[in-house]
Amino acid sequence: MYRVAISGTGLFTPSEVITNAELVAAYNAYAEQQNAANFAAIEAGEKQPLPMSNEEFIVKASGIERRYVMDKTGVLDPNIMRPVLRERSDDELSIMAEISVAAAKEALEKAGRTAEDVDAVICAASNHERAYPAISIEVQQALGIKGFAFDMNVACSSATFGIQAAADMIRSGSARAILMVNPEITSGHHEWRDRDCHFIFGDVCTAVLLERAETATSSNAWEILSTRCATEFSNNIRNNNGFLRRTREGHMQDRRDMQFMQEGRRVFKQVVPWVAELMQSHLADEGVKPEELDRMWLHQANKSMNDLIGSRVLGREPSREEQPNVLQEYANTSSAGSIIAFNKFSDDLPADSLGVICSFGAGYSAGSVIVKKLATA
Ligand code: CO8
Repeated sequence: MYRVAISGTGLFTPSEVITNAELVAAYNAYAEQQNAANFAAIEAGEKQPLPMSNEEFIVKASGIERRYVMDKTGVLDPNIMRPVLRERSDDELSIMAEISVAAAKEALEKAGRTAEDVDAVICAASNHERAYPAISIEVQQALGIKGFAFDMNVACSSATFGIQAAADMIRSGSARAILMVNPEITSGHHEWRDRDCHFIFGDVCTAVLLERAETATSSNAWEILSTRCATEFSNNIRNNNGFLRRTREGHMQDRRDMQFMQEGRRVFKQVVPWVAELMQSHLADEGVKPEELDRMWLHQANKSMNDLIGSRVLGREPSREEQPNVLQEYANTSSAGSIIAFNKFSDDLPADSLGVICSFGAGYSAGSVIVKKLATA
């Protein structure tokens, strides 16, 4: 059995930013437009008017201040309210593969590795541009990696589940090094016309290079001490779109459930204790005391959720250094969130530092990865 390390991470950040002010202005213009169009039905009590959104609520309820997206023009146009992306020909690199390649190059460079060192690619994300051929195989070809590749989806926990899958393969010897990418174009399956959730998501892509700890030479390499994944069925976060859509009556209708839907408050209440318990039991089983942790890189969905989970695990409120948040800038980027935090806030820690990467989301699904910084210099 080999020991496994994360030896490099990469981050692709889209160039377009939507502030809360821009988002609220666009949504409110849309809501006013809809209310004017439905004036008679609203007056007759047959329809409810769409309520207005506001910036103060968004920051207070979530901690989110802005988000990056692949296209802001379509999202902010009250007549469109979704990103508008050019359709690519079958011979062009797909958009998910393109952003994956950008993030992957940074991860490889940081790890001091090239395509020849890598034996597999995993594309782990909460939605995929197409069913086949796999995005990961496209990335594999674009980077010139031999071996094999596959796509997987565990919603917001795709990255931590991907880390466990890759770590297990490296541990057993079926691959020397594995590149995992998390292209999250959440703007494509988000519902920008729903006041209750229109502020939640943003686009990004992260990449993680995993290899044998024995071969890791990067100055910011972290040994994976243990991984733990958990799932428990819940309908509270759901998207009913899928390949059987065209088999159903009225499949072309603009149905709300074809985009992201959630019972946000229930998710909050149920997921906080579940994830805190998962982290606590994982740490206890591995003989790691919470006070020994130097950092926790949590899923980035909601600041209060993270504060609560961190407080339960540590038994006190974690400082910003101990538990860095990136959601104020990136919003919820699904599976990429904890990896963005790790990418931005891990290289300052000294050798032997201990940390946990933890994700949680639809499914429900949650993943916990205990890591220790290697002394590679
Ligand atoms: N502006 C003003 N008021 C608002 C707004 C708004 N934008 N939205 C809601 N309100 C109002 C509500 O109507 C309600 O009013 P009232 O009290 O009069 O009924 C009041 O504000 C409070 O509303 P909520 O109860 O909904 O507000 P919360 O305090 O619960 O906050 C949150 C809402 C922020 C959504 C919170 O519940 C939350 O963060 N929950 C957890 C969400 C979460 O973590 N979800 C995980 C989803 S991510 C995932 O799993 C990945 C899925 C795959 C990716 C999908 C990509 C698209």
